[in-house]
Amino acid sequence: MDNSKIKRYTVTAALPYTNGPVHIGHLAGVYLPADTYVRYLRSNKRDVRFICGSDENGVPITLKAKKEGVTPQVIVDKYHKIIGDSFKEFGVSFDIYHRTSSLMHHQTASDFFENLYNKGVFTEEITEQYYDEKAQTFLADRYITGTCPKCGNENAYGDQCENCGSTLNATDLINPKSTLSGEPPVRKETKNWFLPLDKYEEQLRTYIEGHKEWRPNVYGQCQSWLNAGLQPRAMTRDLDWGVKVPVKDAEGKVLYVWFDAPIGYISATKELFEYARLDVWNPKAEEYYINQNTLQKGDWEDYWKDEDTKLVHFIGKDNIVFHCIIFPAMLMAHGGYTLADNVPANEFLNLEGQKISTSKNWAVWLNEYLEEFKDKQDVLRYVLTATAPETKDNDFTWKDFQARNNNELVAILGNFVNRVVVLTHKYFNGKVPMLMEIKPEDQEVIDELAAYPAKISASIENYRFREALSEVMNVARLGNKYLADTEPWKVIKTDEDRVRTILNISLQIVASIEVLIEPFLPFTADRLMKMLNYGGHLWEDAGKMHLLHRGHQLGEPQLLFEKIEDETVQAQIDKLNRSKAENSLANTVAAPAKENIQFEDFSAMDIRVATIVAAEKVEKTKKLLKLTLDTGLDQRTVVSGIAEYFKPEEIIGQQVSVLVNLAPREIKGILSQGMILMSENSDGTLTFVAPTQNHSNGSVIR
Ligand code: B3M
Ligand code: ZN
Repeated sequence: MDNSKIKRYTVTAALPYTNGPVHIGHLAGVYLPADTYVRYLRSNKRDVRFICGSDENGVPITLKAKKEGVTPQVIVDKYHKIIGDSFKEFGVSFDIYHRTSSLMHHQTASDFFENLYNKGVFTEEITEQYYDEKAQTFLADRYITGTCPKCGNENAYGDQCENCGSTLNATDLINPKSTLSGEPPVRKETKNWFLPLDKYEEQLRTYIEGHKEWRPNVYGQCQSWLNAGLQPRAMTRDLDWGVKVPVKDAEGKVLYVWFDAPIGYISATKELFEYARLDVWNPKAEEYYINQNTLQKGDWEDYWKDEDTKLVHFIGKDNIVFHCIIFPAMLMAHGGYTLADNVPANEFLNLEGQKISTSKNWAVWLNEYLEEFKDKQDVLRYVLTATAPETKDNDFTWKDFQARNNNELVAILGNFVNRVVVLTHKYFNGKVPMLMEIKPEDQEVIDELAAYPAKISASIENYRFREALSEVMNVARLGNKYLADTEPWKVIKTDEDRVRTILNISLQIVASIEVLIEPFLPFTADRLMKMLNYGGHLWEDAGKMHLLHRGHQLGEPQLLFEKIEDETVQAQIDKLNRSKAENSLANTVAAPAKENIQFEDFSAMDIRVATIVAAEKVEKTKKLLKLTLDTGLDQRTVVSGIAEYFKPEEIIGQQVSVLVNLAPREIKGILSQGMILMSENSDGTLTFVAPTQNHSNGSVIR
């Protein structure tokens, strides 16, 4: 979108499911980049609304309630508060953090559905859906798991496979199982309303192809969706929790959560302006975390229906199809709405080399971090932005957290600011000294400083937050280098005027840092403001030399960051390891024994020691390796499903046990002659079964 045309911004951050607290993966993927972007826009005096809220409908909520033996309402009340409080304390500056259980949302979503219904957009279809006879209920989305038809993941959900990211229909799953009873479900007829996505395919293609500037991961996913051909998708569910379907003959049915949730952005915006309009305090202010500092009157429609509004959705990569295909199709079907100008979706953040998992408690929870690291919001904000998974999955480790704090925040930023403020107090009673003669080496620094704001702006406006933050740190590096080159602590003995100039310039750099760092580290910016006794936060001032005037009295110096000790991070690593141990203990239910067999059945199996002599990945598969084995009898090929656990080059020379008289079988066009024995640990990891000492190939295992 042409920048000069933009009148206002609507920035949304994905509505978190209210079935647990938020963790660092959510922060790095969605909420920090969104908050940084919005703070930057505000400091540029742009008109922006920052919208979020709790996603309180859908199966993730009802499942959690079932598990805990309470009503869904209890779950959403509990987590709405935990999530809302921790966002606030972490400095995520939403204008509103709304709820999809609110009346405003139910009405807005219901009206939206009715509008489409009255236009005849939906097709009404009676289809067979899965039904759990024991629990006497239809099974939608996450109530059902099974094997993904696309990638073979055995724990795919009825709506989505988290392994390959495919969006699924429950009936696509192989070996479906009810998550309520564990039983295979039966099929039963039911009526639902479908959005014919196929009819919007051309319009969607035009929309998406008009946005080649989107991140390659987002653009690419959209393209592959469109190329695969869109199918009608049910927008209603047989469920008793959510927004009731507002038409006749729809008892016991609610809107599909991915129909109502994005409308949640719209209802939150309406609620915000409704609150602003009334101009009197009411309890909604607290329940919806309405930001009193940014509150302004206005018309919600301007933020959703005007072409000059730039709409940006911040989401994680598993939400791309819903924001780039389904929601735009809904908006097209409705008419009158503007579509997103960008959808900067991030990849995933891993933790200590493993996928973050709520159910396995492999996560760093924001609410716990805030309790354990008081006043250290910005350390986490810094680390998560500096390692943000913008173009590929990335890893968070506690060691890296410590190193970045100690070597970057303390040693570069904190150190520079501290030296400048302390020296000014020492030599000039904390009053900004006058700029005297400017030497060429000073001018160089002044010019370099002046170039930074535009560079950082360009990175932020192109959603490259990592790069932007590292440029802000370069400003502090510039300051450190300037001090090291000019050595005011030495020069003071001979030339006080020279020190006046050096410290004046250094203080202007500190003031610029205050402005430039605010979108990323707002708590640090506030501390800097106090230390400099400076009003700050306007982007247009950054990089200039007049931010602090001669004679201006600074506040007291204080340390911006403190060193983080080994014990502190070790305690966090121990905590993770404990939760891993507890989790694997909880999961160590050995599989039940199989039925007895006869000795003859066993001795019919010819199992031999063999050595892997060659290994390569089978093309176009994720799981398969093609192995060449020396069995002592011959050299043969075995195809084995272990590619996710072992790299081909690592297993060459490994001894294994192989069933050599298994009838040969063709797998992906390769003749596999035998099967390698593996031991599968309770956590799903695999290891080879082999003699504990090297035996010659062909040795018999019995
Ligand atoms: N609650 C999914 C998620 O947390 C979902 C986002 C809704 S955004 C409209 O992954
Ligand atoms: Zn899959």
